[in-house]
Amino acid sequence: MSKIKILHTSDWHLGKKLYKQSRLEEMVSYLNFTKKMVEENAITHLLISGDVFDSPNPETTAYKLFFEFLHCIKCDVYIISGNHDNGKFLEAPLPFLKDYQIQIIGSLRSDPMKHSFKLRFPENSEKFVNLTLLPFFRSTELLIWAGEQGLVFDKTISFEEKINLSLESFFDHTPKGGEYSILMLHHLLGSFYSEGTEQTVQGSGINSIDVKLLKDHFDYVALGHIHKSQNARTSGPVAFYPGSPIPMRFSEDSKKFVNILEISENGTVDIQKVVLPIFRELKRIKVNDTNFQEKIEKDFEQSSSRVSLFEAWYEVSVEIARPKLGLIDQIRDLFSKHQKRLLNVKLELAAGSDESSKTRELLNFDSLPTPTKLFKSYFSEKFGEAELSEKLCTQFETLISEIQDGESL
Ligand SMILES: [Mn+2]
Repeated sequence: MSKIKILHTSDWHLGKKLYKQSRLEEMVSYLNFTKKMVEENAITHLLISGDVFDSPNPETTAYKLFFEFLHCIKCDVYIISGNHDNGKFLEAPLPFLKDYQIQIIGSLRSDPMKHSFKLRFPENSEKFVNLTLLPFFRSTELLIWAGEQGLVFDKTISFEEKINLSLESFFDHTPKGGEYSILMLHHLLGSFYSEGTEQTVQGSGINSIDVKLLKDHFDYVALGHIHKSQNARTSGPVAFYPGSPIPMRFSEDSKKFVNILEISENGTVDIQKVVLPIFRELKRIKVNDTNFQEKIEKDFEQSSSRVSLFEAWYEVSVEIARPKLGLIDQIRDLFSKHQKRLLNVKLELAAGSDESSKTRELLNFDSLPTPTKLFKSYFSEKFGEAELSEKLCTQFETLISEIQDGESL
């Protein structure tokens, strides 16, 4: 019985820098590792769930690295765009790439059937895995797509309902069948755990896709978007964020994963979470202005035995009671004495210190009015009796959602 073996990865962010330092060296190592992994595990298909590049105009070295990888990878490749990618730019070379069994969907197609592909089993071409590629989309793009499909919404329904009805229509019109069904997606799905500055503001709910829209259509959702590797769902359907293959920020855990799915002709699947090597550790050391030397040197001692390909990069977070002259220089000197690489020093005022005890009220985000509510009260203050039309309100919500889409991860 033949098998389809899928490697699922995402969020490469090629071209991303950390405090002006290039990460391409680490990404070259990761891509070489991936090539090896594909060959050693007889992977048949590679899925890349968006944010291939860190910016819509990637630097040429990042772009070159991407094509060198695609040229020598020994399996079929399926890619969707993420919110960091320029989708149209990403899929522009498609006429050439198709010949190499590489498919890229960077924008919504007017024919929903064109989002899906049949991955045939090597020894039984009657049987297949159904793969649907849904690239990152902004809410307005989805509504325009829905309009092209002839979808007409009742005036009374909410913005969120319009989004859900559009997605429902999309999933209803994608091909069915196959022994197993996979959706690639670069959005938030249901609940998730995010780290550091990855958190997004949840507004009108369109940042996150409702799981109930997917559950009758798919067995596995190949997610991208969140950098921390995690199972978003363990059943109905299974959904996984592999996360970025290298930590993009000091707030991210250095331990990274990818998923391998081994699918049999009878539709049974074995999903294996594979831990990636740490190519370079990003370390954050928390100290205060009295113990910093001892703590930093202790970390150097402990980490000297650990092996990773490239030397660790550090961020030191110092808690201080009051501003102290020359402290940052002392920390920098300590790092250069030990030939270690310090990228950033963060100073934080200790709680109860002179500066921080000046009472600052904490904001309770839950009690803040929604943007729509604020807009309505602004409108009535400015125009008094005049009534805010439904159309203007919808336009405002569209605008807000576009801004939120752009802000996420
Ligand atoms: Mn993203």
